[in-house]
Amino acid sequence: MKFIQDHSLYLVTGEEYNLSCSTIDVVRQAIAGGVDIVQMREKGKSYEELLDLGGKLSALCKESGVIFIVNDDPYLAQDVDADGVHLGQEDLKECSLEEARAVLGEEKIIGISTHSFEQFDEAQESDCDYVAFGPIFVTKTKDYHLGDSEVPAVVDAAQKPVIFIGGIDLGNVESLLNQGAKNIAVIRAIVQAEDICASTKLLKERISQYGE
Ligand code: TZP
Ligand code: MG
Repeated sequence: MKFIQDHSLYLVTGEEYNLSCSTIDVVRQAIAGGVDIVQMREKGKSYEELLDLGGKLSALCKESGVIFIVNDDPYLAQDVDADGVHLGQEDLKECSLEEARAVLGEEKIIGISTHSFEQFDEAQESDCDYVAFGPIFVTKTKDYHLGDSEVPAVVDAAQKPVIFIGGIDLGNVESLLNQGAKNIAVIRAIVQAEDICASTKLLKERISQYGE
């Protein structure tokens, strides 16, 4: 079983945000830069396309010792032999945590998205392995953001790894780390970086500095 360790950098993929290269190329460069966790979040693709891309990303992450998570669907996660699944609040209405756990078993990782302190608290009392909290700053996938005022309270209450997400980049990551955030997830700060490997490395270095 793989565990999410604190001081992790978590890349969420999204081909629609890529500037010039494919998701496979983005992930390859992010791995070279030291990313710890990769989530395949590809909204426009068919199940067959997701199986194909997911199989490739799963193999790539495995050979590099990087944790590979599939968004939305525990059955797809199982089919591509991912390390786990990430479920949003809407996904949980279609597939309960109990069902996801039954599909994946105790050895796999289940993460849950939360968008308020109440949801965060409920999620961390559940059988999930990590909790994502956000969007903290302005982002493209949601039409609202929470701001960072609850970050210290979330950090204080955390009993499981918490991943902060939403509009985080090299310019604002330290403001979150200074408030106790340990794990950071990004899409654009990596996939739209001029030099994906170098930006991943810089983000990872900032996060790691707070773990020393
Ligand atoms: N969930 C909350 S914010 C977000 C997701 C999937 C997107 C984060 O993307 P970016 O580009 O890092 O703001
Ligand atoms: Mg989802």
